[in-house]
Amino acid sequence: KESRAMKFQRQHMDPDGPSNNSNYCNQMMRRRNMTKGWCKRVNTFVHEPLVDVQAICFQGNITCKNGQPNCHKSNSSMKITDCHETSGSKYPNCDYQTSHKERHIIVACEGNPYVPVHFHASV
Ligand code: T3P
Repeated sequence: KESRAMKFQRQHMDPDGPSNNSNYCNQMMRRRNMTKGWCKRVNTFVHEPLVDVQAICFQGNITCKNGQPNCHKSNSSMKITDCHETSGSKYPNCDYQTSHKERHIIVACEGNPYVPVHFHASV
């Protein structure tokens, strides 16, 4: 079974990206299995080395929106791409708007080793 840490990597890690085209999200959301059964509404890909994203678990500790204590905000801004489902998107033809940004990101971490398991927000 896929661990929560592996699921985070599948859904949110693309260190070598982004290929600079407006179809990025349409291709990647499908390739990473987020358009099976339903279209995931919002998803962010991070274009930084995995070790740099894992290191966020030992950076600024903050409370998550749900009250859990295990959220962490990156010290540096990171290259990310936000994928937002468009209003015209209809499963199984999931359609996304692609927005490349540089933001600090907030992830939730769990386990031993203590690693990212959930993408919380970008700020
Ligand atoms: P996951 O917990 O699998 O990482 O909040 C619901 C999902 O939306 C959550 O999935 C993370 C994702 N999300 C992003 O990927 N980027 C965002 O900026 C926000 C707000 C949510």
